[in-house]
Amino acid sequence: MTDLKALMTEAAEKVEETLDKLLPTGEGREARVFEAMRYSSLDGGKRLRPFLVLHAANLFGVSEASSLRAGAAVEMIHCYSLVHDDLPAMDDDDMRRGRPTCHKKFDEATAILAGDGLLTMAFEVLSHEDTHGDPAVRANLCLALARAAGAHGMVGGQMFDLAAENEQLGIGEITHLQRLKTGALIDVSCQMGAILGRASEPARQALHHYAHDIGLAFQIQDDLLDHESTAEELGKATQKDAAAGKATFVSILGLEQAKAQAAALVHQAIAHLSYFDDRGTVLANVARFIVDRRN
Ligand code: GRG
Repeated sequence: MTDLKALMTEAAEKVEETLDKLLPTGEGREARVFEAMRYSSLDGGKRLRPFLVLHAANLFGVSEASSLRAGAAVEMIHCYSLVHDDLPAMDDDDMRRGRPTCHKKFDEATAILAGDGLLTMAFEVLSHEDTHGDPAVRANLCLALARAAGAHGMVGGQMFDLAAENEQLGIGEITHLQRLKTGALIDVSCQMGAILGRASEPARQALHHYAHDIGLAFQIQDDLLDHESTAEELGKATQKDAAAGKATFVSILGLEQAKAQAAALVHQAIAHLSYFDDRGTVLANVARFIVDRRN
């Protein structure tokens, strides 16, 4: 696991560098949105999704230059979702990644525009020839990310979540919601590595099953951390769902069963990697990290 920590730190530095180069800078009246986009995506976060892109791509010998650009694109989508999720019209949060949320630091209109800027820039990056020489690969990356981030993926999950605010969801519905809201982006991170590497169908399926399991384990751990940690430890407000009477994996399953379920999913995720033999070790360690993480 110390190996994984070192790998994640190294990858996060490269992702930071890539984002820094890609994100806009400049003067003039539009500079405020550049600043807000940079504020919301630089210098923070675990960079889990780009790490998955990089190490899924590594299975197929993809160049780091390509996978870093794809990783930066998925991180832009993730950061946009956090900026919009924090807005008063959604979760209304003041703190994110240990500092004021984008609309607190700037203002609501700027935060909406910063999210829009990050969302659209992700597709600009993927469709640029520096990401991959083959236009069909670039088109497939755009298609996969659009599907995962859109109304049948993350946006749909967020809508489901908002629409069910005053309902007591059961385990099946919570699982469906989280597969869309959090799972879709985790899945597409792995799939983008496979697309860049023109992976075979069985390899893609193995990654898809792996991603499905770590996506759910990630969300269960998120609920566990929300229940057990402080706002200082997580860098954001905690226990908002419980205060609002919203169902979570922890409220439905209870602490012990939620932990057991997360552990079982990690075990199952690792089993799906057997397709890749020893080459799957890093991704197996990521699965373990997901339930061991403290933030
Ligand atoms: C507003 C379209 C729209 C979507 C929002 C993903 C999402 C949908 C909202 C995020 C709200 C949230 C906190 C969900 C819980 C799971 C999650 C995505 C946590 C944050 O991801 P981490 O832990 O964050 O990878 P870092 O900061 O490490 O990048």
